[in-house]
Amino acid sequence: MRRPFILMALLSISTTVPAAERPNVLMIAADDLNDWIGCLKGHPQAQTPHMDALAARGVLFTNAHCQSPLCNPSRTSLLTGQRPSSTGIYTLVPGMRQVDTTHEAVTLPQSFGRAGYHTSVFGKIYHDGSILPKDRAAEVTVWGAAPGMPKPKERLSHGNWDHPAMDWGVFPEDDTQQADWKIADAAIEQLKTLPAEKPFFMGVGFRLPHVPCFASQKWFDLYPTSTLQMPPVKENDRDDVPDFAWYLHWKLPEPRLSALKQYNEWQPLVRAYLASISLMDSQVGRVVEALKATGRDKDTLIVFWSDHGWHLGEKGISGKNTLWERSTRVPLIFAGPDLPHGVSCSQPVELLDVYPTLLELCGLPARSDVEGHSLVPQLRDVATPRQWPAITTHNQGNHAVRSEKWRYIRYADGSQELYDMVADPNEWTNLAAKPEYAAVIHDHAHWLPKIDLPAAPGSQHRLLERKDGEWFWEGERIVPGELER
Ligand SMILES: [Ca+2]
Ligand SMILES: [Ca+2]
Repeated sequence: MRRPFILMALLSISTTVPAAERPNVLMIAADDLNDWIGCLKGHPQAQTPHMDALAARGVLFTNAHCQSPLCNPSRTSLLTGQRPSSTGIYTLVPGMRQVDTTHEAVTLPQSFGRAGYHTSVFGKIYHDGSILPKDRAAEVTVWGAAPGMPKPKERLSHGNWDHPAMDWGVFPEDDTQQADWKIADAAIEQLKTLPAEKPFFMGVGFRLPHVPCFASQKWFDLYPTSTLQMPPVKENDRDDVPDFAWYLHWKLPEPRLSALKQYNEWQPLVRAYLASISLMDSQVGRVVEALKATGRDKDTLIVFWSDHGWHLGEKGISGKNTLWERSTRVPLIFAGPDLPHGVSCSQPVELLDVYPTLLELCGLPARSDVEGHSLVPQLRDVATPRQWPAITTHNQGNHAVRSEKWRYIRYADGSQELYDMVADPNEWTNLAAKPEYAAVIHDHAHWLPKIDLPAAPGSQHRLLERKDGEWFWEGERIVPGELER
C-alpha cells in the first residue's frame, strides 16, 4: 500500500520511503502555449477539454510565469532549477551542457533517474540539441527530440515574413502525421511496457502551438471566422513603454501586428493558434487516457506546463520575447489522486518551482542548488500566502517582477514599467513615472535578482550590446529619444 503523497510531505519521513512506494510522475509540456486554455480564460473561445479536465481534478495555478520568454532559457531554467540570471543562458543557444554554470547540473529527470525511477522523455522537454548524448545514456531515455513533420509545398500564409517556421493554416489533412501525434504515440507505447516494480518519471513534450501553426480542418472548424473574437489590442499601446523595450524586441522573425493587418493574416493567425492548441490538447487527452488504461493513474502525479506565452497582436506584435503578461503567463497544473480537486491558486508562482515541488511530493531529497520554492503548501491549501513574486528575465539585466496585483519591469538601461494587473489586466497604462507609485516600485525592485550574470559565451543578444556604459544597436550608439517608432 502506498502512502498518500501529501501525507509523505507532511510527515517529513519522505526520504525513508522505499523507491518502489513513491508516486509516478507524468510531466506534460506544451511549447509556446500562452494562457489561451479554457480554464485560464485567456481567450474566451479556447476549447481545451482535456487540459480543463486535468485542472478539474487537480490544482490550477492562475498566476504562473516562465523564467524566460524563450524556449531554451525557459526549459534550461525549469530543468536545472536555476534562473537565467544565475546561468547566463538567455538565448536559443548554447545548450546547458556547453556552459560552465550548468555543465554538471543534475536535471529534474536525472534526479528521478538517480532515485531509482524509470525515467524517460518524449518530444520536446529539453530544448532541441541542448543536451549531449551522455545525458541520454545516463539516467534519462530521450526519444524523438525532433520528429519530422511534412511541409506544405508552398507557404500557406501570405506576407512579407520569410522565416520557414512562420506559417499557419490547414495542414496536413491527417492529424496522425503531426509531430504531436507521433510524440503521444511513442509515450503511449512506453506506458504499456513500463516495469511494474519501480516508479516512473515520464516527460512528454508537445510541439504545438509553436509555429508553424498547422492543424487539420476539424480543429479550425471549432473557431468559425464569423464569430472569432480577437484579442484586445489598444492603438499605440507602446507609446508609453521605454525605448529599451523596442530595441529588445526588434528584428525578430515573428510578424508585427501592422504586417499581419496589411496582409489580412491577423485573424487567420489567431484562428490557427487556437486550432493548434485544441489539436495539442487532444494529444494530452490521449496520453492521460493511456495512463488510465494502465491502472497506474491512481499512483501518478500529473504536472502540466508550457515554457512561455505568445503575443497575438497585443502590444503590436506576435510571438514571445517580451516581459509582458502575454509572454510570461503560462498554464501550470498539478493533479494527483491525493491532491485537492478543481481548485485554483492565484499566488504568483514560477516554473522554477516545478523541480522542488516534484521532489517534495515524491519524497526525494531537496536540492540546495535549486532556486525555486516548493508549492506543496499551496497544493495543500491554495490560500497559503507565498512570499515570493514570479520573476521573468529576458537577456541580462531585463527583469519582470509579478506579484498578485502588479507587474514591474526593469530594463538593463534602468527604464521601467509598472502595471496594475487588477485594474488594467491588458497592461495598457504604464504607471512607472507617477510619483504615487514609488513605494510599489520600491517594494518590487527589492526582488530583482541579486545574481545577474552576463550572457554565457554564445548567449548574447544578437543586436544589443553594452560598451563602456553605453548601449549600441547593431554597432550604432543608441541616442535616447532618437528611436523611430
Ligand atoms: Ca517555446
Ligand atoms: Ca500603453
